[in-house]
Amino acid sequence: MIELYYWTTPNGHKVTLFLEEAGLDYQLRPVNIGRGEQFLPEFLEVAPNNRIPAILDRAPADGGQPLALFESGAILEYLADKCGQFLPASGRERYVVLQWLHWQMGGLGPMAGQNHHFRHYAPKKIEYAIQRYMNETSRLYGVLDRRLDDHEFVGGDAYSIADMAIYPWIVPHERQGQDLEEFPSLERWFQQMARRPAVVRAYALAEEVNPQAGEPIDDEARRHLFGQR
Ligand SMILES: N[C@@H](CCC(=O)N[C@@H](CS)C(=O)NCC(=O)O)C(=O)O
Repeated sequence: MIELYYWTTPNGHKVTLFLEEAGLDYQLRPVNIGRGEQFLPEFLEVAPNNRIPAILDRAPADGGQPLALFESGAILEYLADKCGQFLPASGRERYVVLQWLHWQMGGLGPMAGQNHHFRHYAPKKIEYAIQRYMNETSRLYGVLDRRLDDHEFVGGDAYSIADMAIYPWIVPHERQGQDLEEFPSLERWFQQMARRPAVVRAYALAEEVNPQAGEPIDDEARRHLFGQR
């Protein structure tokens, strides 16, 4: 049984997309990051970086002690290897999928995250920062669009953990100031992803866990999320 420490954010969705797609048995452990639950000692034992998602696998692949993991990219890679699905076991196809996974982890995620921050949460509107992260998000969308011109999925011909990592960051494209009509191949892939039954289930679950997702955050959440040093 896998315990998933989760909240209803893009990085959290990546792991429910995987678990739903693979049909693995798992238990959700909601961590309400707007209420400071990411600082609870029992969560920090699993995820010392005080960020979701994290997993605790009580029956790990190597048969050893329970395995705690944080960082969504590492979690996806571990789960894929454990199940033998959504990541080629070896060869250049594996590295291509990992390349796009790391592209999301090091590029799209952080840039779109700062884009959200300066457009929606910063107490002052700083035009330079808003433009900087919107432009960088547009550039990354363009890279993805060109990749999808001649590939069905981001990693190539098969659905992979690269698609699972990227999709939740494209869902809020309007909040990032992006128009998918400018990226036709990305839009084709996006619509195809949205119809996958596992994707529908993962987002329905998020709605159950946190019906307030998407609403403006309150002062308490602001303190927990943006008051850290
Ligand atoms: N690189 C990390 C980023 C995780 C991350 O930033 N998680 C956010 C939610 S999307 C979080 O837990 N924030 C809580 C906080 O800022 O204290 C990953 O991909 O797992």
